[in-house]
Amino acid sequence: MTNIVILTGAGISAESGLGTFRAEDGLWAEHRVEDVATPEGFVKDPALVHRFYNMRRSESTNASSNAAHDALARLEADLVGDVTVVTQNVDDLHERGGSQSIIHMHGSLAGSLCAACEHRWPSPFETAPSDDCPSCGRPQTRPDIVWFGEMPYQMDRIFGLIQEADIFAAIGTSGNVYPAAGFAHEARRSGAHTVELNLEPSLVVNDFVETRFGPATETVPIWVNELLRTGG
Ligand code: BJW
Repeated sequence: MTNIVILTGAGISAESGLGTFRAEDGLWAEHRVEDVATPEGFVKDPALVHRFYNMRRSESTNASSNAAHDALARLEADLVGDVTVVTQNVDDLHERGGSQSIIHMHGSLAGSLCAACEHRWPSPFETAPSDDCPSCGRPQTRPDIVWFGEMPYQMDRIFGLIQEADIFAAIGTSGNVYPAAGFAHEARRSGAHTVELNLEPSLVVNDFVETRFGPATETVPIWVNELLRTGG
């Protein structure tokens, strides 16, 4: 039995046509992070934030999973052991690639959240500040996304899985954002083999004992095939 925890970031969805955040032509080249990814930005201009996430939802709906998402689903299905994907991504490409065990630590474009009463419900395709909460009725709908200064979801469960992991992998994430950027350090301290698969070294590359650089659609299927051949 091998326990594998895989942290994914925007890089795994890049070859599906979804922009990363910090690339020169990335999402934050056109939108200030303070405006669209903080609770303060939402209070200041909720219409802008809804437009930003409506655009992201539309792009994500029109995208398809790629060979990297699909390979992780195959790993989960065929490995003798447990595979959990902890994703920072708010798209649903892991689900559409066929993975079953997924934790969306930064929330999901598929969800709406009431800023007044914290009720959650499936998001319609387009949302607006005037949308009423189906539970309390107040017009304080926001996307169910974890912004800066907010607590990412399921942290106790994630740290528990990391402590039990034999292998911890990070795919397509730059290591800029905590707590996710600290997972490799924690995994290594707990005795896991740590591996980074990325286009270029992340800010926390020194926390990984193994590195594989290249596009995720190439590196991930090769890595998965090796794990399935050796049993992890
Ligand atoms: C490819 C590729 C290809 C490209 N193939 N690879 C120290 C400890 C703890 C917390 C902090 C700390 N210091 C500061 C903090 C606070 C803060 C933080 O980290 N700030 C940093 C700027 C320093 N963190 C938080 O606020 C978090 N909450 C928190 O800490 O709670 C505790 C707390 C609460 C209250 C008070 C105090 C403490 C919340 C963070 C929420 C992040 N949310 C975002 C936006 C919302 C989601 C959305 O709109 O989609 O999530 S930020 C944004 O960055 C998004 C991403 O999930 C996240 C990570 O980005 P990612 O995925 O790494 O993308 P990029 O673009 O950075 O990198 C892409 C990578 O892919 C690159 O490496 C490329 O090379 C690679 N790549 N093509 C393979 N084809």
